[in-house]
Amino acid sequence: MWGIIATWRMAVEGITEASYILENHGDAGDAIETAIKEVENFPYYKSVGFGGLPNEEMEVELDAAYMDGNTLDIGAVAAIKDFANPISIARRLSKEKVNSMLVGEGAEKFAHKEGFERKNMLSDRAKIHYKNRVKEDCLKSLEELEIKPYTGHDTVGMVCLDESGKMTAGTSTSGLFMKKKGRVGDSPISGSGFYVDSKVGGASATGLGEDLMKGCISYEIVRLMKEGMHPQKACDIAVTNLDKELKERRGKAGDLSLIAMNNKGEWGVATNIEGFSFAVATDKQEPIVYLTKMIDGHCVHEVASQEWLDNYMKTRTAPLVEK
Ligand code: SD4
Repeated sequence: MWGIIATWRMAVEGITEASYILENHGDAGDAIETAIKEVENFPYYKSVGFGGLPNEEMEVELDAAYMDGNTLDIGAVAAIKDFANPISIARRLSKEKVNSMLVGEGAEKFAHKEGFERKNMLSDRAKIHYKNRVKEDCLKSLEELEIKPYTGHDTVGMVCLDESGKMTAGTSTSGLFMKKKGRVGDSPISGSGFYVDSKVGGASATGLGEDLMKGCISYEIVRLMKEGMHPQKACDIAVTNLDKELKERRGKAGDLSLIAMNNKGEWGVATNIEGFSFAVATDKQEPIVYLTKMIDGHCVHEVASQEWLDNYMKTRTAPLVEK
């Protein structure tokens, strides 16, 4: 038995690659790294790796993490610039007993010393998005300028189970478009952006990092699964509770979308937004993209239609003009 679940439609090519590894008795670490690299390398995704949207100084600062659910090893990088595959650097760091989470210049120094591929991660398309946004923002009031992480800005988060029963979790993101230099979201933070324990299962998040971190929500889902809860129920409860707490105390909640898988390959998803997409592959099913829908306050999901999938790629690759 094996399985892999990931946030957003953009992960489906990656999890397809991972499924070849997993069906050939491969390792959950290799599978998840391969899957996330695939997303990092695809230039048309605006929120992960090359092509990711820049911070307010027009620099692409990337966050990534890797966790091994057998050993509980964690490696992470945050606000790293000019390296092609942050997930691989995070995985390499997970082998370190100390200094396993590095930020900025320190992370870059480590990556350089270890021979990771250097690359300017600011694509021409990302530059155009930046320039257009600067122009738009000049015309907006402060109220309208509130951070909206979902304007095409999606973190890839994955949980993977291999045939040996080993589980891994991984994340990679360019964070929020127009973030402050040095801003770090939930994605490289253990318990918030990801968590995995092969004895139980794992979870990973996408959405507004500042709010996801308020609930340590990935850990919370694993904790609920450890109490015997199915991943779907654990996701539903954790997302509903955090959304409610945030609204009660702060008047509103940012976007929260979570995926989870347990060590039996069962999975679950919950979100407080409309139209969250995710992808799953297991030994029993080919890679499939799903979309969520809210029905009577419950998050349900359905297989994405061919029309939706075609339109997705069309909009991602559509020509972009400077305004
Ligand atoms: C962050 N959670 O840096 C990420 C961004 C994201 O959809 O997932 N956007 O806060």
